[in-house]
Amino acid sequence: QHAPRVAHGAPPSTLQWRDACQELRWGLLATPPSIAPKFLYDAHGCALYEAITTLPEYHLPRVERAILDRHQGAMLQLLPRGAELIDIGSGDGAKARRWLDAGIVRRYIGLDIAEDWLREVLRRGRQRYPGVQFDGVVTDLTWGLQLPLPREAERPRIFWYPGSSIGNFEPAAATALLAQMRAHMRPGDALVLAVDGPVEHARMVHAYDDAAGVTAAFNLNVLNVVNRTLGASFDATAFRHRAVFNAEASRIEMHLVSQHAQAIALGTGQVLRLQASEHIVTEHSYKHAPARAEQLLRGAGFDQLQRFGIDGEAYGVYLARI
Ligand code: AVI
Repeated sequence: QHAPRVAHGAPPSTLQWRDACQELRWGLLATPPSIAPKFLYDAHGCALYEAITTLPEYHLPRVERAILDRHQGAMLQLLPRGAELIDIGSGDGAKARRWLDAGIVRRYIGLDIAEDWLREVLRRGRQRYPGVQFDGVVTDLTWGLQLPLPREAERPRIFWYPGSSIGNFEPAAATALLAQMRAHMRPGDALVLAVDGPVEHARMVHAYDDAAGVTAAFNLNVLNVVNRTLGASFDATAFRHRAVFNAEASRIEMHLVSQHAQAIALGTGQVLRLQASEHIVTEHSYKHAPARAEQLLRGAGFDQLQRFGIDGEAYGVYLARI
C-alpha cells in the first residue's frame, strides 16, 4: 500500500463567509446570537467531548455500541466486501475499527476537520491493518461533502456516519448532506448512519447537562475559541451553560446564558450587547424519531432502508442503499 494521501476540501465559492472570523461575526450579530457548533472542537473541546462520551448521563455512545454489537452480523450480510470505507468525522478512528476488524475494508478514507488527528489515525491504521490503503480528507462538513480523492473504479463504497452527528445539522442541511453521499454512491454501495431519537425528557436534558459539569465546560470553552479567533473579549464566568429540549423542533439546544447585562467587544470594532438572561445558541442536537430519520433518508433519495435498534431505545442505526 502506498503512503496515506491527505487531500484538503475547500469552501464552496457560493458561501457567504470564506473564513472563521466572518462566520463567527455573522452568527454573533444575528438574532438570537449563535456560534456554529463546529467551533466547540478546538483541542481542549475535543478532549472534553471525548470525556462526555464516557459520562454515565450521555447514553448515545453506549446505546450505539449495544445496537452495533447486537446487529453487526446481520449488517455484515448486507454490506459489500473489499470496500472503500468513508469514515465521516473520523475523530480518533475508533468507531471504524469494527468494520476494519471484520475484514470487509480494502481502502479507508477518513474525513475530518482536524488534520493532526486525521494524520495520526491514518498512521496508526496503516500499522495495524497492513492490507488496507489509508487516505484522508481534511474538510469541514458544513461546506458539504467533499471527496477530492479518485474512486477506485471497481471498489464498492460504504459511507460510515456514526455518533448521531447528523443531528447537529438543521434538517434541510442534513438531507442535503445525505443527498451528497447518495450522489457518490452506486448500486451495491451502502450508507450506515446513526441517528439519536427522542427519549424521556429528563434523560435527554441530563445527557446535555451532566452532574460533573463536563458538558458545561465543553460549552463554555467555545468562548475561548471565539476570543482566540476574533480577538474578542468574552468572559466565560459571565455565562452559564443551559440545555433545553425544544419539543416542537425535537431538538436539544445548548445555550450560553448571560448572567448580567454586558457589552462584548468582538475584536473588529463591533460590539455584542446582551441583557441578563439573554443567550447565545451554540448547538442544536436533533432527536429524530424513526419515522423522521427515514423521512430524511428518503428525502435524500435512499429507497432501501433498514433500521437496527434495541428495545426501549429510540436510537437507530440505519443501513441505506439505493
Ligand atoms: C457530536 N454530537 C453528536 C454531540 C451531540 O450529542 O449532539 C455533541 C454534544 N454536545 C453536547 N454533548 C455532546
